[in-house]
Amino acid sequence: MRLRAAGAALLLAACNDSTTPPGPPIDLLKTAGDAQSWYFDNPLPTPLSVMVTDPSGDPVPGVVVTWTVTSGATSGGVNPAQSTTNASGIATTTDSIGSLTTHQTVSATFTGLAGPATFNEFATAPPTSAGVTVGNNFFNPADTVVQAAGTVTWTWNPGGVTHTITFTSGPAPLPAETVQGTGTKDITFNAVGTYGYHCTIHANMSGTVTVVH
Ligand SMILES: [Cu+2]
Repeated sequence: MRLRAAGAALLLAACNDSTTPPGPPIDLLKTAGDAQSWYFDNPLPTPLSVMVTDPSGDPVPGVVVTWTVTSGATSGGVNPAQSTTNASGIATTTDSIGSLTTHQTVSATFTGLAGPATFNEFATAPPTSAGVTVGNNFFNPADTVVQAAGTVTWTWNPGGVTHTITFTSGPAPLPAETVQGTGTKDITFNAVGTYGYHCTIHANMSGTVTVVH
């Protein structure tokens, strides 16, 4: 009696086994990175990512996915050109768009797939300068992008309310703190990366500067 119960439990465990081998890869779905707008010759912020599935829609690991720039390939491109799906059936690559290519298409496929997936990506020239309004109590825009060696100008709203531009993160050395209540402040950024800053006087008054190539 006891033995039979143990046998039944074992059989149940086998039926619930989630490690059943997947079927053959049959489909490929975009999971991240489509339709981004960024800047020439800078890696898109989100890697391109696909999931390979079997006929029941379960992910298939170990499938080699080939990434190809199919239009707009003057420079830049995908890296790596091939990647293998992980345990979750996901394969990724990074992509950048070369100068003067405003619209790039990238296909993702694997051997035997009937219809590749297509990613559409967009780029423009990075701004060489940018402006931020210092309001009461906000930075507008809160998130700013500028090309390396470019200058960001913060302009205080009339009214004489003191605010600070205090950098808390980003490539070292961080710019010195600014404390003023009127006029403008220019800061030139040379190192590529994202800087975080805030006003130490007013909670929730914060912003970022992203410096691109
Ligand atoms: Cu403030």
